[in-house]
Amino acid sequence: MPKFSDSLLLEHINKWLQRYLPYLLFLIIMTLKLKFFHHELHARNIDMSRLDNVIAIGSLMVVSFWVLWLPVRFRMMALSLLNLLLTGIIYADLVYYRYFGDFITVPVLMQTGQVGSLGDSIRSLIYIRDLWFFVDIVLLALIGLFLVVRLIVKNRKNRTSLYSSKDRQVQDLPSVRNRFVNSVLALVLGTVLCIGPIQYYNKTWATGIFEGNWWNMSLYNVTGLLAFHGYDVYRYNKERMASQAAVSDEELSETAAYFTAKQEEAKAAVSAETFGKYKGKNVMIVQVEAFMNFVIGKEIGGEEITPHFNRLMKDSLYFKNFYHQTGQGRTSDADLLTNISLYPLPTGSVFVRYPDHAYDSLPSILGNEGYYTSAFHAYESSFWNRYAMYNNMGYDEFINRNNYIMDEPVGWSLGDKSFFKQSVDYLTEENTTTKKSPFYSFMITLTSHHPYVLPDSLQELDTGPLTSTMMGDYLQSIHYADAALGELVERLEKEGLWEETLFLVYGDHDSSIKEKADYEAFLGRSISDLEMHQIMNQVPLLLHLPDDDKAGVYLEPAGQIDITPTVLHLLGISTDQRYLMGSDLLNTKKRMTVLRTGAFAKSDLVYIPSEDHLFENGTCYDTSTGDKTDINACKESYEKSEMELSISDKLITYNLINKLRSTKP
Ligand code: GP9
Ligand code: MN
Repeated sequence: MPKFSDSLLLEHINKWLQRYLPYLLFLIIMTLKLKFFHHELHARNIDMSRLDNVIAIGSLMVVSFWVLWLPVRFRMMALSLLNLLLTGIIYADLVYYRYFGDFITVPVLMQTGQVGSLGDSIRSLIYIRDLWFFVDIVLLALIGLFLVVRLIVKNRKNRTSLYSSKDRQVQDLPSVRNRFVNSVLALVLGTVLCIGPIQYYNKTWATGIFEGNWWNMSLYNVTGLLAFHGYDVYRYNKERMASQAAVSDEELSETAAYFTAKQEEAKAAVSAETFGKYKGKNVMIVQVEAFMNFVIGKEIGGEEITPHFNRLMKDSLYFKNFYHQTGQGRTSDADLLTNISLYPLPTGSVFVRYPDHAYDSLPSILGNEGYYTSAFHAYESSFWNRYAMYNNMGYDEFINRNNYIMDEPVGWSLGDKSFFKQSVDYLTEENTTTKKSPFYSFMITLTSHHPYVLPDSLQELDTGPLTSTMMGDYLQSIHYADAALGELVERLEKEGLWEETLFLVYGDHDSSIKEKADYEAFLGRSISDLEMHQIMNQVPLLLHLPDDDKAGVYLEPAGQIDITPTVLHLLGISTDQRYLMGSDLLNTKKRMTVLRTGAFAKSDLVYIPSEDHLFENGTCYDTSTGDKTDINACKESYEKSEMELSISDKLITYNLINKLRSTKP
């Protein structure tokens, strides 16, 4: 027989278990579900941190701490409901992920049609083994039923209420104050367990992940699912508050006046001989990863780095002083500039921050003109939030990693050669060519992505003394990308599409190789600060017209923002009702190309801002001599360039396009 003190101890344990066991079981079961969820994602390169269980338990405590404040008899019910709700969220995320490679975020819920587009596919996204997510709920329901029946029977026998006052005394023993203290402790402990490791990662291997915000999956890799959703709600509200801030009448009329002037320019351009010269032709734009201008026409050890691009230049327009204007949104910024003709924001990526705002985009404008529009990129569709943004931009479809056969695995994904081959196979598939004609195809390559290391079998360039340096690897991967480009053009010629298509190629941004010495080693001479600025900011732009017309080297500065207006001009689609900030490159002379950094380039002047961004501390160059000149020579253009950037920022952040359109006289 147990001694008196033993029985007291047992009673204590019994009481403690009665009060807290359901909560502990809840934490364990939900952590297991989150682990099962992660396993079911089969996400490439997302390994989760070693402290993922700690973060999971912490975030579960943060969402469930309040349960401990409830009287014991309500806890079971609250925990069951919370379990049901969280399981629903986890499972909805899993099904959504199986289709989109992303989680359900607030902007996705707000975007009409996004979740609904799962449509008929939903059945194929649900597997029998998913029942594991719900086993505990079924068991709980059975236990609950059993308990209720037992109580009813007992009640009938004893003719007492469901909870006798004695029962209640035992179950409700912790005072309101104790329960409150317990729940606060759970909240504090949960917060520490959740935020602590995340903060630590943010300071070590995951630095900048919340600022860069390039991919929900890489955030999830750090935060786990529940904290990711918490962050997503915070992020959404922050952006919404920013975008709902009042725009003054003055700002609005300044913006309206800017676009009225732009639209007047567009009206005048309609009479140019180039307007509509290629009406109805297909359009193909190729955005090449990290393709910089300094390699064009250059050799190493007597071998051309970009022989195919160099050959194409003979029949095409080559813009020698063409700038990437990207910011922190890198590839997605280049895409925005090219297809939406607005500047990227000073921080983050517009694709991630405002995928639901209104834009005049090249695919949507061409779609309205009867074009079949597709984006091609052999990587995860959710990277840079592309699938959500592309849906808003009006693409008919987005051919992404899931649509390609990985028959040439290189670096992050598929090699450019196979990427182009499979993309054109798709474009020219029988039975569908009529549906896809005329087409607009936007292709984003990936092989020449940092850190540029190619497998030996693809290294065809002898980089001599640069071998095994990052610069050598970079040249090697650009040489490969150029060869892929050559194959693409050859294939288009073979398919009879070359003469039917406006063809553009450009680089998205620099290579992130920032050391001046690396470029000096390659060029074999010392370079000035101005030259270095041009090397880091210039990417090549090549425009091939179907009849080889207007071939030549164009020196006037230009930028990615000018691509959409140029294409629309050549197709004869007026932009006089559109909100585009670029200029048609065939008719505008004396352009000013503004970079996101605040630098700008004109044919006679280049301005490079200082670190502190005070105008006077920047440098103004006279391009005819390459020397520094009086800062005041850049003053007027500087003010104009600042105004351009601020108008673009307002248009995007405050979602002004529809407002401006509706208030237009
Ligand atoms: C991935 C690719 C790379 O889809 O666009 O993006 P980046 O790192 O160059 O911005
Ligand atoms: Mn890129």
